[in-house]
Amino acid sequence: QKNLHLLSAEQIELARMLLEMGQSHLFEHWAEPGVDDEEKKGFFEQVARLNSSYPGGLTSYIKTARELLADSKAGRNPFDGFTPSVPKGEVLTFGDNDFINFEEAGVREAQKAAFVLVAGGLGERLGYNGIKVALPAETTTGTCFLQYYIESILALQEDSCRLTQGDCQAQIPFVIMTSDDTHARTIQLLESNSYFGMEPTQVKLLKQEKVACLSDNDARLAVDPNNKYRIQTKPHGHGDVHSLLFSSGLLKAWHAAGLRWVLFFQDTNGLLFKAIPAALGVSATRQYHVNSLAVPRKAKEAIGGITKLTHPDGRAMVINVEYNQLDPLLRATGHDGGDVNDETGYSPFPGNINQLILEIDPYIGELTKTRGSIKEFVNPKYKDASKNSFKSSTRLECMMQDYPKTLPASARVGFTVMDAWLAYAPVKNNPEDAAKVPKGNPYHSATSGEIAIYRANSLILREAGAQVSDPVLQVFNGQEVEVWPRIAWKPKWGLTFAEVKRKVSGNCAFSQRSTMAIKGRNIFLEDLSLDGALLIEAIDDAEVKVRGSVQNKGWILENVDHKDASVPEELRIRGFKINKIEQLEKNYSEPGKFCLNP
Ligand code: UGB
Repeated sequence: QKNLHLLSAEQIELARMLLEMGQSHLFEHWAEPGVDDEEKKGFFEQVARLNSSYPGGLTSYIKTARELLADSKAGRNPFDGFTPSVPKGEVLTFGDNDFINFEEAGVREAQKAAFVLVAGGLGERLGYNGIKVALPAETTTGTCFLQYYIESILALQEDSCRLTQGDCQAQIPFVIMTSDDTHARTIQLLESNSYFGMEPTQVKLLKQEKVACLSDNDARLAVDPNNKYRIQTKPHGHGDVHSLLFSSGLLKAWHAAGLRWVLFFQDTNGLLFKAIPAALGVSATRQYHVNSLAVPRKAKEAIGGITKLTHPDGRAMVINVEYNQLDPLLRATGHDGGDVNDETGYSPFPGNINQLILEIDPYIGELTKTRGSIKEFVNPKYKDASKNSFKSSTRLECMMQDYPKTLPASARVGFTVMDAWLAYAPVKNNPEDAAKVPKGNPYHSATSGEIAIYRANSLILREAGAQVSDPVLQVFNGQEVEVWPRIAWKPKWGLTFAEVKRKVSGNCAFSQRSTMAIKGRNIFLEDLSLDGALLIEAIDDAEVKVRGSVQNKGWILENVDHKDASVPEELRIRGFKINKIEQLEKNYSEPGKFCLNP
């Protein structure tokens, strides 16, 4: 009351709302008027921000929090009454005719797509000090994840326009969701690298705000321990991306511009774009409103399972069920063994890799109803079994893959399963945790993320008819991995299998100790035999044929210890560095036709 004269009419409204919502404790420790007045204004600025960035405002946040905290205290199961079953989806086999046809359909559709990268997370499990998109996906070329994503989108844009002979001025929109933890460093990475070749206007950053923390079961907002005039906040999760796309007006603009698809993806998957064209083709061909990319999943593996849930009252949905919930859900619904492998050796529930393709028309219709708010959850850590108090403050969270939870049963929700070697190799775990992963399960570390790129490229070249030597087993940072030849190429060289096949002919062979980096669109490998390191770069107007035998001492992987502080962190976390002993390096910077025949 005593501080009212400091406030604008709008701020008085916010104060009234807080009092009505049982938040008077936030003001209890406020100083007399005249003391800390600037801090008090700052408090209301923060409240206004928290209020406007949440669909339905703080009133809605507090009400939902009370309901979810009551459910959590009562131990209510979020899937109560639902029966799980295996949903219908598309299972693809890399390189067969269906795959090639889906890829072609996907490339055609790409010019009607927008891409959204969720990159607001700091990656606490990885323990890396920088932003994750700045990490090299592989160290042969040193391409970081953000560069790989941007170059892949640009390659898709160009391939799509060539295939359809369409409007080559059209740019595929690219949105990056950041947070206070990643925003400035993402801008800096883009600006210091000239946006990796993308027009700056093609990239839009949307920053997610944190949400208020809750200190008890009554959803009393937590006072920041470092400043008594602030509410403590924490990240709300990647589900924020839907409300941000809606409130920013981007979705409407895309819809008006005739776009048909939005593709969502995570920050560190160096294989993703090998799977995107075919998956987009599946969306278009099967007319899926929602298409989740998935990989075969071992029972009890630590990724969610895509599951159909049916309720006797008519509700039904195809949704990701997190791995810790799938086993109890199956047991509670008559599957005595719980989450177990079937005769294929895998769980019948495909593993969610959190790459989603949504059709814009039904998506915008749904968001107009929900304003992009996603079913949330709360995960309080209670002090004791009475569940009356928390060890530390909690908050509501939401996940982008929970979007289908509010859709009607008639919505066309499907999934596309691809081989994990082709589609999924995220960098999430630090070396110590990765070394503890049970043998046979994926490490999801910087080591395995890089090695997976070489393996995928080697397997793709094999499928295209090249001879690629078998890998050798090596141990880096306590993780045993298959080391294939270190083959890397720019997305514009071969984003689809058809494109790779077009560029590899005759008898090409790669020894295990080889390294090859292709940086150019029109480089054709014909009867190339490589035993060493070969680096070729060419402008788009240079057509280069590579023939004959290349042999040199090459590049070798040398172990480094993840605790060795003399080695840069981005190398240390993978457990190896490349010793570049000898290579053949060619750069074609003039237009024309060339033949490299050493
Ligand atoms: N992210 C944000 O942009 N904002 C946030 O507030 C939080 C994260 P994590 P997570 O692929 O194996 C997901 O931390 O959430 C971004 C799926 O939920 O890497 O533990 C962040 O920058 C899970 O079902 O993963 O698990 C990153 O790009 C499973 O599929 C992305 O969100 C799992 O990924 C994911 O954040 C998986």
